[in-house]
Amino acid sequence: MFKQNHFLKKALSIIIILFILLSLPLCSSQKNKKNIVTISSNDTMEEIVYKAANVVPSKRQLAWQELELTAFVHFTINTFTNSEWGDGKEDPALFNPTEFNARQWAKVCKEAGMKMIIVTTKHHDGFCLWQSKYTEHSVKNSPWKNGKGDVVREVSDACREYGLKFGVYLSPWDLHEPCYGDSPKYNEYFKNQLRELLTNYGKVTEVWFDGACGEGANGKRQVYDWQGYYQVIRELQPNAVIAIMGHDVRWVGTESGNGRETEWSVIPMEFQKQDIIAEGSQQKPVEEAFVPKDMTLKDLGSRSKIKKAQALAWYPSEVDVSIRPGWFYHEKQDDQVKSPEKLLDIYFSSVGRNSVLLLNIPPDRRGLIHENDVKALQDWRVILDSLFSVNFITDAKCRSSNSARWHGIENTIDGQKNTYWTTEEGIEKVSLEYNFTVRKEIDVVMLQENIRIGQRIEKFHLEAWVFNKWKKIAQGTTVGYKRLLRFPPVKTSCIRLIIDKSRLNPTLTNVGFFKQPEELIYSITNHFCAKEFLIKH
Ligand code: FUL
Repeated sequence: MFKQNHFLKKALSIIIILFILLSLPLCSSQKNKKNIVTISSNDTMEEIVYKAANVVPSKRQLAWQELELTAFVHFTINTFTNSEWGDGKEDPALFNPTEFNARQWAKVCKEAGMKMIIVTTKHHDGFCLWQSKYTEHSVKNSPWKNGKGDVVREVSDACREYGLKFGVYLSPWDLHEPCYGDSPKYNEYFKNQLRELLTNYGKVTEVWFDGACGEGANGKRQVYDWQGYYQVIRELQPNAVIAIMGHDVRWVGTESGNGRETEWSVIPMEFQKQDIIAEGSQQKPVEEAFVPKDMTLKDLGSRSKIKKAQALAWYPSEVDVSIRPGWFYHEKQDDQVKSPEKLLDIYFSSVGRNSVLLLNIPPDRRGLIHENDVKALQDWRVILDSLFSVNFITDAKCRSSNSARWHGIENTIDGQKNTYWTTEEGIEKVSLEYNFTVRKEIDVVMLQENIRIGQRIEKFHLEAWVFNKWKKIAQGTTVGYKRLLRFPPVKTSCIRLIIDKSRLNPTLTNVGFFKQPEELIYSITNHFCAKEFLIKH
């Protein structure tokens, strides 16, 4: 008995010591991590870079980033009036889908690999897709389901059934609501609607506030109570990210489907006006004291930008784009649905450029996703599956010019998101080598930083061992959560990744090498040549 107890105690102490030892590097790497940091005018460039390299996503931002693929669904009275923007005067009787089926939306999205559906609960025309207590301008007064229908209910239920997350788009600009422009009154109206959406439909993962407002010079002037809106969300759905007109998720800056080649998630913020007046009052939580700068610029987070910043925040990019030319369904666009190859291009320039893709799929007047859109999504999925099904790295032998203790290069090939490779402190330029037992043909690389530590890599390139010498095959700047690069196919027995520049020690959690399906290469290359980067300079 004594012997058994003694053995148990010994085993327990060994386990405790091992646990402490294993968590040490994690604890030390977590110190100094913040979601937003202020920069003082005395900070040296070195100090600013140190701060930038230690800005990390919040828990909700991290969970959102890992979704990668999300769906937008624009569906409302506009679907029936064949317009993109209504005027708020539409008769609710016009809303009458004949075969409405939110389960079909969820099924199509699920099969395409989407992880969430965000539905337009109220677009700029003010028509509400749910039974709001606060207005008559809603499905309540539509013939659909005898005025008893609730699109939000059906979509949220279908999302749950298909294991998808659910999000709501709610337009602050409202062309119908008479109190719009009477700021306090409308703010109360808007918050009441938010409360309905955030309490009656289960878990909400994203709240999407559109920044659009077309009131013009003589239009109504509404002062939005953003902080009040945010409070309602944080109170009712603390894990939901607030997108676009909010602090968690930023608009990439175009609606073209193109993210930036250099896409930093750590970007400068500036004081809000009232905070300047109050000389940086300490009353507000720090995240509310700062607002983002212009999100459409080509460069948001380079060293020259962070050098002049007042604060730096984790503010990741979302690429919203429609599968058709319009956001809403128009019959005349049935033959303009983006091809699977174009969707693949978009995948590479959104998910592959450190962004989450929010792909809009607008249902038609039946209340169904049109057959042409379904087909394009299915074919896109087939391509993605065949492209990413075999990662040539899994059986590679690897070595790196430097690794920190507990963080060897083998962590980049284990497919785990919680293990990662990094270097010892002070080592920022480094090479990682992957040797294959037999030569492989490769034309896609995937890199993922461990963003729990921060976003650090600033410049890298890739070389392949071809005809007894190293040949440069690709290069890039930022990596972030995920970076995908395509290049002409190369047959090689060894690839090395050289990190040329980093903010402190770089990290990588996963690396992958893939080969595109043969039949794709020609058209993809064509798209690549034709594509223009549309972000404003
Ligand atoms: C814009 C809106 O004006 C469009 O109608 C659409 O909803 C798009 C996603 O955002 O600002």
